[in-house]
Amino acid sequence: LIVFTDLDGTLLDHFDYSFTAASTTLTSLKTLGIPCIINTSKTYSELLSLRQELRHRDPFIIENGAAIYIPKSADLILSSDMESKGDYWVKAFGPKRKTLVDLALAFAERFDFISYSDLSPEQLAEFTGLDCASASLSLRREFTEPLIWKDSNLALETFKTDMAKHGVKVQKGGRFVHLMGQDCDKAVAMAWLNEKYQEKYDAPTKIIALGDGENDVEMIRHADIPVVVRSPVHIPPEIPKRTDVWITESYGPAGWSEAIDKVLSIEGYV
Ligand code: 2M8
Ligand code: MG
Ligand code: MG
Repeated sequence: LIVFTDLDGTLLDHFDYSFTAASTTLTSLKTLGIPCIINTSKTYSELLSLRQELRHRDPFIIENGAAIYIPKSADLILSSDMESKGDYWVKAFGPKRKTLVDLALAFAERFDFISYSDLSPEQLAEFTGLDCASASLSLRREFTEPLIWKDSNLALETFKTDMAKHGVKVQKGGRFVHLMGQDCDKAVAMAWLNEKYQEKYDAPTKIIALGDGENDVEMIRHADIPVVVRSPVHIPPEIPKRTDVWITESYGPAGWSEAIDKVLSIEGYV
């Protein structure tokens, strides 16, 4: 079993970003040696800090599938498309952020939005409920540019079409829409990393994927056990072509634990 999980609204509470309701289950996964891969919109800098709080040791995927960070200690089989960065091997899927910021700027007259690069840590903290230090870490982006969308939904569809012509995908998150390379997706990064685990174990793996938002749909759709974690602020996203999706009773981290505890019991781990 391998767990792939979103953070905001899934393992972390939508409003206060706490994971207390998931602590016991997180410890169970660690004790059982089941990898728990974080697959998030957040940045490498945010993850460095969060992983300390979570005591997280497994690989993680940042900025909506744009890159995978694998701790050198993880003992996965290496490939030539990975780059060394400090204690990690990194596999990147997307263009650098600068391209996206420039592109957003070129469309700023035609659509009503605020680009992340125009926000101060204070403004971002105010908008997201993050504390100022965390907001600064979130501003240190490598591969994606989040926007506060202030225009209509119809305008967003037009904007998506325009971006696609530039090889850029517009992905809806919990509070923002994210500009990113067309080939970046949480599902693509998940598949790549899963292969590494299959090589390591020399056996097929069983994936449980958990998320709450639009940006998690493909990841959830491609999992063996697809889990939508209920959100206190929006209806559960549709997972196309799947009739076996679990939707948790509880919200956020409590729902996360509810689903994983159930799987551990069904699979005979506890
Ligand atoms: C952003 O990500 C969430 C993910 O659902 C969103 O789109 O609302 C990211 O910019 C991330 O870096 C940040 O920590 C988060 C804070 O709410 O927002
Ligand atoms: Mg989320
Ligand atoms: Mg997310």
